[in-house]
Parts: sequence; structure tokens; C-alpha cells
Amino acid sequence: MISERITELLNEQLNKEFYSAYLYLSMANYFSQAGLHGFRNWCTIQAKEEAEHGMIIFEFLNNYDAKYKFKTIAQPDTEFKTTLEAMELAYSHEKSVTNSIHCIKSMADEQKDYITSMFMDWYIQEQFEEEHILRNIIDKLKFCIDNKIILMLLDKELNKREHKKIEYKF
Ligand code: OFO
Repeated sequence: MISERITELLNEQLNKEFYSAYLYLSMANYFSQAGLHGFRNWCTIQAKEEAEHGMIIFEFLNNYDAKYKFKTIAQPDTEFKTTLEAMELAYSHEKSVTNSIHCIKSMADEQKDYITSMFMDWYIQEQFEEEHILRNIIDKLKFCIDNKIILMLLDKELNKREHKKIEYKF
């Protein structure tokens, strides 16, 4: 049985994952207008992954027949001054997502809810990777300031990203 508190935290997390998808779509739209199609590609694929993260939580809660009310998905930022600013915002958002996942893990451990605790391990690993990738892009972007050629090379690199559907086994 899953507790009401854990159900609520997972429901909030589900909302955050779909908000993440919205945020990356908003960034993709910004990059599209800026002519940075590699960045647009990277963000669009990231948005798909985020929606999948949300769906995995949805399936997890459904496996428990948990009852919860869906929350409103907040409007993401739509104005970004620079490519660096947009990616830094994504990085700071991911750090807050990591924090909320850690809170669920701690609460699950406290309640001896070992299934949810184990479930969160996948998300912890995923957040670790996401933060690492974003930091990497940000580091490269810092070299690009005033250097459009390097920016174009980075854009080309990000254009290679392909979507791989996440297979999560319960
Ligand atoms: Fe779902 O990993 Fe980012 O937010």
C-alpha cells in the first residue's frame, strides 16, 4: 500500500515532469526562432523524455490504484535573453527537480516504502546524468560568447541527438 503523503509527493513530481517538458518545448521554440536548430532538436527530445518520466510515474501510481487529483501545469518561461541564459535556467530547474526527487526518496525510506524508494533510484540516476549533460553544454557555451563559429559547431553537435524511448520495467 502506498501512503497518502507519498501519493501526493509523486503526484507533484508527475506535475513537475510535465512542467519540465513544457519548459524544454518553450526553449525549443526560442531556439527555433534564433535559428539554432541543433539546440531546438536537443530541447525537443528532452521534452519528450520529460513527458515519458511523467508517464512512468502515472503508471506507477496506477499500479497502486492510487487516487489523486491532477494539478495545473504552470506556464514556463518564454523569454530568454541568450542561449546561455536559457540553458542555465534549465540547469537550475533540473537541480530543483533533483531536490524534490531526493525528498521523495527520503520520505519513502522513512515510511519503509521500499518499492517507492527503489523506484526513485532510477530518477536519481537520471537527474545525475541530466545535470552532468547540462553542465557540459553550459561550459561549452561559455567558450562561445562572441564566437559564432564555436556556437555553430555546438549547434551541429546537439542536432545529432536522437530520441530513444525510455523502457521502464516495473
Ligand atoms: Fe525528468 O528529468 Fe529533468 O526534469
